[in-house]
Amino acid sequence: RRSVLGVLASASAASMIGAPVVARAAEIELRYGNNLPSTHPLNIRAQQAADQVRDKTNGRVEIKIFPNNQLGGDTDMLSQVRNGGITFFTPSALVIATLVPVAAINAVGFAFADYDQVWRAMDGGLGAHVRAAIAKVNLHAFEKIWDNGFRQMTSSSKPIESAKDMAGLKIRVPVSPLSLSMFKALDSAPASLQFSEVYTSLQTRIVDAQENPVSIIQVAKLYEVQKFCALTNHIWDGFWFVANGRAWAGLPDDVKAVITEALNDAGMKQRDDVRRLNESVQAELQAKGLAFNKAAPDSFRAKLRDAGFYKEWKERFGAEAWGLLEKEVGVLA
Ligand code: X2X
Repeated sequence: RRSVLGVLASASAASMIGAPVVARAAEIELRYGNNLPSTHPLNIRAQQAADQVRDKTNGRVEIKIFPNNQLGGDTDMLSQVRNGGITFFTPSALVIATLVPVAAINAVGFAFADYDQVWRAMDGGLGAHVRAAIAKVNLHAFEKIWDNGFRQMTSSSKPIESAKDMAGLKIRVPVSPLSLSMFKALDSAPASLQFSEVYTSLQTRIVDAQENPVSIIQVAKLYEVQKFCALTNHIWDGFWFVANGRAWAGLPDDVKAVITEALNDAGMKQRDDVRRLNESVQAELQAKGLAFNKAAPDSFRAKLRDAGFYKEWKERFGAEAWGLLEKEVGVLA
């Protein structure tokens, strides 16, 4: 019969000679899907947040990230986060607007002039208004919206210099009612496609143009299938970090507090990353052959106004939300 000490000695010996230590499966495993390449700051910072949650819960909680449309396109992931198939998703405000129409309000064409206006609105009354609307469809939106950036227009056959160049242009837009409305008002021929289909649709000339922040153009290698980039800043776009409402409510309060702190902190760092990237990446894209031109907003704004775009969306969003937007950006319509 081996003494107790003998058993302990052999156990410690086994651990010292590198016997495989089986990692204990986390007690709470949560899945997070998104539509961006793993190199985008959104995924870099989300992974850091997941690491922080694991460390602060001593391994109890693991957030597993599925980037780059691994779980399907935006439409698939939106239904998965609604039915609980995944716990977290980061839809663009444009995309979640298919479910929560008022969420598209930050994407009103040429509304924001700069980031000071954006964050005053999104971290203030307008953001709170949209988060309350998201809660009504049983999704929990974290307070700090993540940044996608100011969207620019790219094309393959000719540069976009002013609104007249939009006539008949076959341009891809995200699956979002406001995007379709805006680009129809500009007299172009918009096609709603999920982000997972953009590269091949440009490559096969199903569409000749698309619009995205330059950081997305970089990480998704859209410069390989586009020749021109008009710096229009026509929409500021953000990613709401949302959780399935039932799954979120079912988590222990201490776990919710750790996740909330980690995601909001990560979101603030991601905003800095995207802003720096959007300021620095143009030189890299030019070196890869993308030709840039500045496109003044005046002709585009006038076209939207004449087409009744601002009037229509003021009515669709309602006086309260529109007032919260105009409080930060001035009178739009
Ligand atoms: O689909 C897009 O264009 C993207 C990546 O910007 C969004 O998620 C809206």
